[in-house]
Amino acid sequence: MIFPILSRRYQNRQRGIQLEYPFAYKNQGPGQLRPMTPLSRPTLLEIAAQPYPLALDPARTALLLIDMQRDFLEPGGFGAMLGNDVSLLRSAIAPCQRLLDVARKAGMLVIHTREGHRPDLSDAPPAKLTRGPGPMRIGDAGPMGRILIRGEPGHAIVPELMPLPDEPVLDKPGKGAFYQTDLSLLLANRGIASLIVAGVTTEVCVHTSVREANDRGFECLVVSDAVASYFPQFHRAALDMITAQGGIFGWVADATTLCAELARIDA
Ligand code: TIU
Repeated sequence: MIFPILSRRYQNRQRGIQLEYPFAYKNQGPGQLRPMTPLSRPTLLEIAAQPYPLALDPARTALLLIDMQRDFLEPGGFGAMLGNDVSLLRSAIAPCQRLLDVARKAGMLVIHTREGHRPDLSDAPPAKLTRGPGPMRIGDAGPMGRILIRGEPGHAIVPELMPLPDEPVLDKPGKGAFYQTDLSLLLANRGIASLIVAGVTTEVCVHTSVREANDRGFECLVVSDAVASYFPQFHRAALDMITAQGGIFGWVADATTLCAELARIDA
């Protein structure tokens, strides 16, 4: 039973107290607590973020990459079907690549999400299926296969950000990464308390996921140039909404600032 120890550690961190040796104790039976290997190096990173600096424990932080799929970033997919200029999202690819690189080198948990549906559309709400300005619908055949359908070429993560075999790829039917997925379980099993969030689009799937995560008690750091929107004004407003009111949903920092800190970690 390690949770009481972890939660005490978490409370201390909230109060700015840093433990020298954050051991987890394994319950070996009545009265027989035995220290295990340290859960992490006792290093807290201090990220220069808005609205104020954020202390991150890299051992308890995951990188969550939201929906960096061909369906949103390339012509002929779901984003284009909705009438958008998909080239506007491509600015997020290079910052996401830099984040992925430092997170992997630091040994952090990396989770990729994909929005999409079963081929028989049984997990797609009718209201979602009938919405949209054009003649094409979710499930219709496009140049990258059936639109927003799992297993089709358009559903794949863009090649620049290809997940490694040991990185969980989480399929979600909605905008939020927690809704009808096992994300909570994955994060709990790794003792994750903080999320670095990047991906698309800022005001839709990124925002929904950050709001869900915030309500579940996760500290969320959104990476301002590693998220993007089809609407620059929504992108800016969405970032402002996160940091307003003293960080009502979380924190915002740019990829250069964050990568410089994460690069200090030895895996
Ligand atoms: N339409 C739009 O801006 N976004 C989505 O539908 N999904 C995600 O944001 N991933």
